Amino acid sequence: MSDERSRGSRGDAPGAGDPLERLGRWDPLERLGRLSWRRPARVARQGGIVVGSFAGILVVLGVTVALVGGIAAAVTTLTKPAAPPALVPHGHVTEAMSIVSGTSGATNGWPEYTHASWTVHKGETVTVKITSFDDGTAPLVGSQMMFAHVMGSTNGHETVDGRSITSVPDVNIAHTFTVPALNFNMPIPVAPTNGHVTVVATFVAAKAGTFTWQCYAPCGSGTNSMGGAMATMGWMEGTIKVTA
Ligand SMILES: [Cu+2]
Repeated sequence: MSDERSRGSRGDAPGAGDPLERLGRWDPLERLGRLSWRRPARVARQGGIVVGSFAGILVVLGVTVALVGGIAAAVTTLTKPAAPPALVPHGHVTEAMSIVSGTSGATNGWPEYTHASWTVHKGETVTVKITSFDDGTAPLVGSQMMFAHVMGSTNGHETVDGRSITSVPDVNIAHTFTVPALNFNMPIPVAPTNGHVTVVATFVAAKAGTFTWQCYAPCGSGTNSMGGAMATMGWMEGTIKVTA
């Protein structure tokens, strides 16, 4: 009877006192399973928080960049020059050339300007400095006589070894540096034997273009001494390019 009561009392709560059933209800594996189902939700929540935070940071960064960019643009607008200058405004450049002859190094025995071609900017004041080592003369004749005079320089003069002159006696002429399109002419007198002479003149490159210069003294070969170096680009003839 007591056994039945006792069994009956256990029967009122079947399994409540059964260690195995309790173990079964509190199965660690089941708990682990419940935990394992909960875990993704927790991870998802945590992930959502992370993603949300990251997006928030991006938004803040974006707003900051936009603000800074706007401020920079405003500053740039305030300090930006109205327009860049189209030309180099009246700079001053020096172009140094040399004249060598058959007795001082030029090939073929031809007189030669080195270097023959160069470039300047429109508007620049150009000082042409020519050092001649040619001790041979090429006296002007006929219509060439006009090239004994300095033409087109800023002050109407050139200097020869520092001495200011406006012309060279035609019999003392060795070469000329003449740019017809720019109305520019520098007479170059004969250099002392084994020496040199330095001639300097200045002009303004007033217009853009590519202009041919030439020596107008009869220093070449052939008929009228106007062949050979006189008729060959890079020797007694070259170009001046004036860029816009
Ligand atoms: Cu010449």
